[in-house]
Amino acid sequence: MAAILLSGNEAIARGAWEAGVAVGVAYPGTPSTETLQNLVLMEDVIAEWAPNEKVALEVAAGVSMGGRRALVTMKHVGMNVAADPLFTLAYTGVSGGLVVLVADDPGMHSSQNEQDSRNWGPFARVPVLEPSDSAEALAFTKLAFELSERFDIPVIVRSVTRISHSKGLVEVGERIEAEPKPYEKDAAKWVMMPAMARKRRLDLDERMRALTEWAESDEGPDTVHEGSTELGVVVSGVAYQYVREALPEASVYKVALGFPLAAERIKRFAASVDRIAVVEEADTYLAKSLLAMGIPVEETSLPADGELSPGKVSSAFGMGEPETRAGIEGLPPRPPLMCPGCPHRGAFYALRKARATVTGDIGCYTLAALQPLAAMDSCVCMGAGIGMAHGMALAGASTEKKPVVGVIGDSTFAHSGVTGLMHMAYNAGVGTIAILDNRITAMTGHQGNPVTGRTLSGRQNRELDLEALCAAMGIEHVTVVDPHDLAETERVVKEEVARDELSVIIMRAPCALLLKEREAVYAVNDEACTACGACIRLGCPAISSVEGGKAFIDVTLCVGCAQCVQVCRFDAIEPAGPACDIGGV
Ligand SMILES: Cc1ncc(C[n+]2csc(CCOP(=O)(O)OP(=O)(O)O)c2C)c(N)n1
Repeated sequence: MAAILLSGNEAIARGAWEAGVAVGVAYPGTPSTETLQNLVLMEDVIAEWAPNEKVALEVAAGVSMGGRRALVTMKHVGMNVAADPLFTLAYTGVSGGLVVLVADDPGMHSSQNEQDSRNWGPFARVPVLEPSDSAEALAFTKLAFELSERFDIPVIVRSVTRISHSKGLVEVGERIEAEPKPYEKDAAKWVMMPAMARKRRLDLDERMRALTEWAESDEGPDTVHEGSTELGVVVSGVAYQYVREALPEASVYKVALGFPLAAERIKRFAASVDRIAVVEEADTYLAKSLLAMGIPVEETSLPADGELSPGKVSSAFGMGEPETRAGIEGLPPRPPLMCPGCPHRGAFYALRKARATVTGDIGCYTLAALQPLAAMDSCVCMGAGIGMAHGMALAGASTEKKPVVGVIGDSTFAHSGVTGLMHMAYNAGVGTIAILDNRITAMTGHQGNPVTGRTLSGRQNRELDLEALCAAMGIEHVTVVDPHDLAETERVVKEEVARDELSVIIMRAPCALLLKEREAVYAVNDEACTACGACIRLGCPAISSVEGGKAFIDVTLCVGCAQCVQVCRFDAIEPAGPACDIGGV
């Protein structure tokens, strides 16, 4: 056995591998993404990107039904997409162990909302294990596979950003080859039509009862750190770290199994201390559960949203001040921006010119909502840009002077945009949809997707032919344009939004980070620059405004996309140097 430094995600991948997992499948999403990116590097495992989380879970369900162990990973909102199979898989149960990693993002570092995935436990009646560090991330993933097979149930491993992305020492072990279980036809277990489902519903309660009994026994995974009897704190996951640091004297009950809770053990702990409190972030899942058990949980002034920290915990218990942001106060704000040379910039330049109301979606292009482009009007969830464009048109909000355009990236289109577009085509919707095909899932770190055809194991498979797909839906007006060509993109957008029909514009140009060479770099000719600000309004990080409002191009950032050259009416932007290798990824 050796101890190595692993992030929570690396440890989960390792734990799955040690447990003999046969297949890992996922759709990327921060903070879960690296789990599968690590698993694919390991031997004797098949790892695949799915177009979305629902498909990922269904593939894993098939692996399980086929008798092998499967891991599915996703970010918290991914579970909303995968919830449909999840709820019924609790009824069917498993054959090979089925484990779902759900990584939450309290504080929304890179998410559109804050969800507490512990709630899926009681909602779907699925056990939830919660590691509090990398070592537990590995151990609980292995345990999850055991529990899944022993209690015939999919098991959720719930992580959060701080567990998934911080590193800790982990004892790693060998892989245990899980014996494949031969598939046997069993309609009462696998065909969830009402008559069978009613029986499995009762069976599920029985399985949950057996699991609870196990959790209450000495084998149960919850642990107690014995400290002073004055204060007892109940925690789960990362909150354990904050509490041990902020309240070193307190006794701490660490919930490892977030559902079903070992209520009797928790009650015994509560009875052993004078005061009992709960520390948890983003939701009051444990506090509500303990109150329902009749435990007199103290109220604290812990924030109801966002991430906790040792400082927030100690100040809530009257032991000091919360951390200040002194280190960063006074520094200029640095809002996120699209990269220099990003093709999305050209797309939004043209959409703004067309005075379009843009129902947007999630990807790097969501940054177009910020100044100076300020060219996106909504962002709700993956795929929503298309349905909302149709809905706005139904509401009469799309006019000739202010047309509504739905905008979506290639990965997001494959994830859940296809069905929205099908809805528009089927219902004779009128409007324009722009698919920003930058040949990659850029936002989550350059994963392949069905549109690019590049798989998780690096194979180049079939590319989804967007033009043919639109044609198959009967959409007659499908135009492909290079968004770096601003005049042409502007012309196509104006033409398409004027139609009284459904049209699709595929704006296709590779992500700037895929470029291996830059065409040329550009510089501003001071004499010719009139400080009109047109190039600044593109929001390119390579261009800044210097003395007198004149533009300046940082040649170390410029990748030569030449969008600024096209918006300068005074020919003040000129080639400044030859092409060179920029070492794209
Ligand atoms: C249901 C769900 N799954 C995953 C994510 C994480 N996520 C946000 S955007 C995105 C993909 C963006 O790729 P693409 O649409 O191609 O746009 P790009 O970033 O390349 O511009 C992903 C995976 C999410 N927000 N919601």
